[in-house]
Amino acid sequence: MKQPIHVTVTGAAGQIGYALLFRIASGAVFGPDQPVVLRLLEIAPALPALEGVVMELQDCAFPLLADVVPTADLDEGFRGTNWAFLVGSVPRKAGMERKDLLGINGKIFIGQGKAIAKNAASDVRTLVVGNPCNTNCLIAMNNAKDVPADRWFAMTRLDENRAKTQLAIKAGKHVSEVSNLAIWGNHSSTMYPDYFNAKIGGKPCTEVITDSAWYAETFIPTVQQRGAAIIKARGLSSAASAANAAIDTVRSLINPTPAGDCTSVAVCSDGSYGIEKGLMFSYPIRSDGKNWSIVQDVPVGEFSRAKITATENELKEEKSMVAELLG
Ligand code: NAX
Repeated sequence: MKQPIHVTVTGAAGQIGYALLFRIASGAVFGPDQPVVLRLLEIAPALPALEGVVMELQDCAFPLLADVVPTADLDEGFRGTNWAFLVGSVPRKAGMERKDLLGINGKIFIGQGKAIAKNAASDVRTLVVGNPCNTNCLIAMNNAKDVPADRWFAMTRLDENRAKTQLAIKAGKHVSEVSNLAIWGNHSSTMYPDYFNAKIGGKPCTEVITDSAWYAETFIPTVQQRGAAIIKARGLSSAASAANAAIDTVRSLINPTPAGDCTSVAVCSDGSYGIEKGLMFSYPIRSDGKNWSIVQDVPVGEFSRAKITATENELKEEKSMVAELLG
């Protein structure tokens, strides 16, 4: 049996946590022969609820679950961790400005970034899910300067999965036939699902779905507003699909990307496609199972460029709002 890896999940008593932990413990992320120690970080008031989640994890009798460490202590939460899922954050409340939310959550990610740098394993990788995830990730990364920039990720995979599903429904195909769907930019309503470069059954998407008005009038708004539609229908924000996307993201980073395909995740921009260096920007990426790289030479036409610039501008604005939190 392999040595266990340590996996931290923050906000572990929340809804995404509840949908995520059991799948990590079952082996769905790191594989059927990889034991895991779950380090569950919560705020102190949520520890009693977290205790209930721990009891349920125990009651699953997972063969791969080596240990569970529930805690409200940052050092303990990140001690020796190999993978950190930063899910916990404060939700936006009525009357709260975007800047207020960025400020409140920003402070959480300063502390977590510092605690990762101080306590985590030397190979630590971090996926930020808690919103606004790109900028929260930027803050954590900038407060953990000893951890290389290529180890930080913010989640846009839910947007990718949502976009693929909409294309599949419109084309009357199974979602598994949709590939090369890149999400560019911010995980927000400005993110751009790049249908021009997507493929359905190996053919260019625009040759399969020829209704060009549908893309701008229906597809993009549906993907951008999907989160709001789920809140309206369920009374709660997406949780199982968000947890599933977090699992997909990590699996896509630690396994080779299928030939000719790509996946979407926000990474620290190296200036590719003219995006400001250092922003956490969602790109089409590929992995060889160990290292990832941004796919270069994806055609970007005039329409796509305008959308990419709009989402980049939003991220620049978010960055300027949290400038004093960047260490
Ligand atoms: P919940 O409110 O159910 O859970 C959040 C949990 O985080 C709570 O248990 C809370 O006690 C905990 N928490 C708050 N501050 C913390 C801190 N400083 N340290 C540790 N834990 C802390 O929210 P949930 O539905 O689970 O969503 C979590 C986050 O994911 C939200 O920010 C949400 O906006 C974001 N999402 C991101 C998505 C993405 O695609 N990137 C999609 C789904 C989701 O909207």
